Amino acid sequence: MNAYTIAQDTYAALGVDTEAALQRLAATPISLHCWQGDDVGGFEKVGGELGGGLAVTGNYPGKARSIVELRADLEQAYALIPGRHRLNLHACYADFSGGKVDRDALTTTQFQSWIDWAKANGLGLDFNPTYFAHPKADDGLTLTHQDAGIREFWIEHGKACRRIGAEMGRQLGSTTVTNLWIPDGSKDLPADRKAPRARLEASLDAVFAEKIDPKLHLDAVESKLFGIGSESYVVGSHEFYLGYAIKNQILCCLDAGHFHPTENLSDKISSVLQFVPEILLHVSRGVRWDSDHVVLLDDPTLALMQELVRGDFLGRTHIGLDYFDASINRVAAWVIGTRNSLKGLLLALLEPYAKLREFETAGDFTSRLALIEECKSLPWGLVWDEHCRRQNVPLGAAWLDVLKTYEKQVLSTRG
Ligand code: RNT
Ligand code: ZN
Repeated sequence: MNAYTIAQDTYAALGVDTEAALQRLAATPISLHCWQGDDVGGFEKVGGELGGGLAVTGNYPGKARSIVELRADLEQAYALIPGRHRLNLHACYADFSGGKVDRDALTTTQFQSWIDWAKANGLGLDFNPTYFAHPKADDGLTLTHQDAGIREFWIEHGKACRRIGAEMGRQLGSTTVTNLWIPDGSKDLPADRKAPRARLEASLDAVFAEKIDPKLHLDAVESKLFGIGSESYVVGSHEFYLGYAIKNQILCCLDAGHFHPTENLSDKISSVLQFVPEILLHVSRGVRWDSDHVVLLDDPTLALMQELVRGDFLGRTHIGLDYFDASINRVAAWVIGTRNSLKGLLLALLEPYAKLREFETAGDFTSRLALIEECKSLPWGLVWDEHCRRQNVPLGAAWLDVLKTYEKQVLSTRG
């Protein structure tokens, strides 16, 4: 008997079909965030600060300096992650080899090389307008700016990105989720909390006015509790976007770092999905605050994945990652965070949920707790290894050797 068969039998005794779990795991894509590869820099070269309250710390050598390098790094990462996944692009990663345009004038032209690359690599694409790192976002206000001209510029950017997203979805035959996040807020106590929110709703209505086939493209809006420079007030709060998404039946994007540290995304899913059609996740790890650390196989990540499986929400959830760590090998950061997300999902898929629910319905909370804890020492690692074997990626920590070689041969040659 091989190791996987032993695990299969162990789980079968609990009523869990490991083959079904592996199938579901293989069919669930994770959208890797392009911005882990170059510290949210992008290749526009508009100069100046990252801004928007985003902060990437660390100076590990080997950061991607061009689209070509970023794609090479991504290809290396995907080769070490089991399954078929997606790429989540930001508008500031536009390809300007055919000429530069400002953000309000972006079209598919600047993203065609990404689409071609995605097609060649069997990846779906997701997209984000970039409302930071731009002279017109220098005072930290975009869609809520008092100046109608600045609002108009950013509305045009949002519209342009939705069209590009739809074209990505069409060319790749895979729905693109375009997620809108803005940094707008205020460092100190605002006198007027109302007017910026009214402006935000009006701006969003303008951005989303054009109807787009949901098979090609879906819209998501991402809330935040606070940011650096918006400690006292964030216009796009959770209540704001939850209301907006429900009213307009678009997607809520839930970022694991965007709530009070004692709150967990896992408890939000079943409430939000009661009222919006689908959600987008930014799987992340906040350490004391929205610090965007690399995702671990920790309790919050596991609880999040369990919730998706227990509630049968996977079909209505788009899983993306959002963190940026420049203090370790950036390609490894992708691999570690994605593999951990997938491990969490596998653990959730292997849970004897029917049994847990039975205990719960019968009021036997003792057995419920006992079984939840016993599951932690079941041989799920053998099932994970089987997944890696079937998906042709290195087993265990062997991926690290491949990455060390890549670091030596490629990353270390970058100045
Ligand atoms: C910022 C949001 C947002 C960004 C990316 C780069 O707090 O989490 O998702 O991280 O758009
Ligand atoms: Zn996010």
